[in-house]
Amino acid sequence: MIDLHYCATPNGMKVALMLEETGLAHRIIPYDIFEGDQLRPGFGRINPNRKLPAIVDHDPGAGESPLPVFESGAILQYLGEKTGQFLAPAGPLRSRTIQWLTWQVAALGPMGGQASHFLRYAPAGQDYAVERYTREYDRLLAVLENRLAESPYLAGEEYTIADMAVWPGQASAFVMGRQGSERPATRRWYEAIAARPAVQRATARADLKAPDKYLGRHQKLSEAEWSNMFGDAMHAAVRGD
Ligand SMILES: N[C@@H](CCC(=O)N[C@@H](CS)C(=O)NCC(=O)O)C(=O)O
Repeated sequence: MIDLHYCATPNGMKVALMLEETGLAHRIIPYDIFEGDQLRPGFGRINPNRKLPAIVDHDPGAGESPLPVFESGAILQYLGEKTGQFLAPAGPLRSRTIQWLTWQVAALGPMGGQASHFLRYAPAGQDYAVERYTREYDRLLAVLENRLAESPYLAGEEYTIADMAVWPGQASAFVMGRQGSERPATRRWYEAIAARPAVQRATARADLKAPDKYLGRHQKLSEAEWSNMFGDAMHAAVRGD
């Protein structure tokens, strides 16, 4: 049994897709990050970085204690190795999978996250930051488009954990609206993955759906919500106060 500590954002959906594809037995443990569920006592032992997603594998191998795994890329790699699915055991396909997975978690994800932060959460007047992160994010979307124009999937002919890492973030109108119809290869890839039965099952699940408050174009957070995600409450939890 795997516990998926889950918040309904693209990072959470990456892991939900993998669990649905592989059929691994799991249960969802929901977190509302606006309410500060990630600051709960004990969660720091599952994810010392106090972000979602994280998993606990209760059957990591004979004689092993339950294994917590944090960071969405590391979780996908762990589940790929556990099941032997969507991650080749060695060789060029595995290397390309890890390259594109790392690109998502180190570049596309963080730059998209910062663009989203300055567009949606920051007070007005942050022109330099908005320009810096949205331009870099658009550049990365062009890298994605170039790759998908030459290859059906990110690592090559096969759907892998690299595609699972990138796909959920491409679903939002915010992202698809950027360079919109100028990204035909991304759209072709997006729709091919959306048609997979496991993806249809995951995106239809009520327990995985994002509440409206996570989807707004401009967010006005309360002081407590700000503190839980970006401010004193989060910093205090990491310091162990
Ligand atoms: N690099 C991390 C990013 C995780 C992350 O930032 N998660 C967000 C939700 S998508 C979160 O937990 N935010 C809560 C907070 O910032 O307090 C990963 O890929 O797992």
